[in-house]
Amino acid sequence: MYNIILFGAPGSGKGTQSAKLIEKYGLKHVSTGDLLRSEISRKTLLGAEAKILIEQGQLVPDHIVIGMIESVIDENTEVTGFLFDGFPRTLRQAEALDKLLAEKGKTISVFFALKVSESELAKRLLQRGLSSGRSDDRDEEIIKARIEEYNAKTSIVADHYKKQNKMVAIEGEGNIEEIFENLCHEIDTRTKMEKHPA
Ligand code: B4P
Repeated sequence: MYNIILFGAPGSGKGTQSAKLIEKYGLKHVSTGDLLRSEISRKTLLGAEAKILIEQGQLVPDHIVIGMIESVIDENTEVTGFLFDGFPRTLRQAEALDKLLAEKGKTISVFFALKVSESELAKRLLQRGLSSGRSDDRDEEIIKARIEEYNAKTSIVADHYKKQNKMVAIEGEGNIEEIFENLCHEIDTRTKMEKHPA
């Protein structure tokens, strides 16, 4: 089982690259952003709570997202691997994910950190806001709050996986296809090494 975390600031390309990676490798895509937006569109209680926070550019409480991830892992025992997109976003979420996988005898194989400058992030999100219908992409103040939230609570997650020797930094600015090729190269090299250790 090959389990990937695709990590980065809002607008760094997680969703964009995830779509390409799941198509190529047949992994189960787990996007907490998508799961939360689905709760919002179905007008559930959880969605109502998440909507207020997302529209302010804040993170949704850990217990909510951890609960969602737990269900997905429990319901998908036969998959070749998971691609976690936008999760974990706090240290508590990272520790919970490690524990949930360990209980099933699994682990995170690689943690990809997409590196993109703040000015480029804001530019991309505002651009997406023109067509996505996402209210959190339309307002510069909300985008600023999301990036601040990332710097305050999320960026430390990279250190957690760096300590486990799983962190691989990937340049996230430039051509989408080239970034995808770099990710694929890292995955292919690692899976080959696992199959044929030196
Ligand atoms: P997410 O849905 O995870 O949204 P995101 O971070 O904005 O998107 P992403 O990074 O995937 O976007 P992409 O770059 O692909 O989260 C939304 C909200 O949900 C959060 O703010 C939070 O409130 C909540 N939430 C989600 N997960 C949570 C968790 N675990 N805990 C607590 N709260 C949580 O796309 C951006 C744009 O850039 C696109 O238009 C794309 O076309 C463009 N783009 C991508 N790559 C490009 C490139 N190389 N060059 C130019 N443009 C590019």
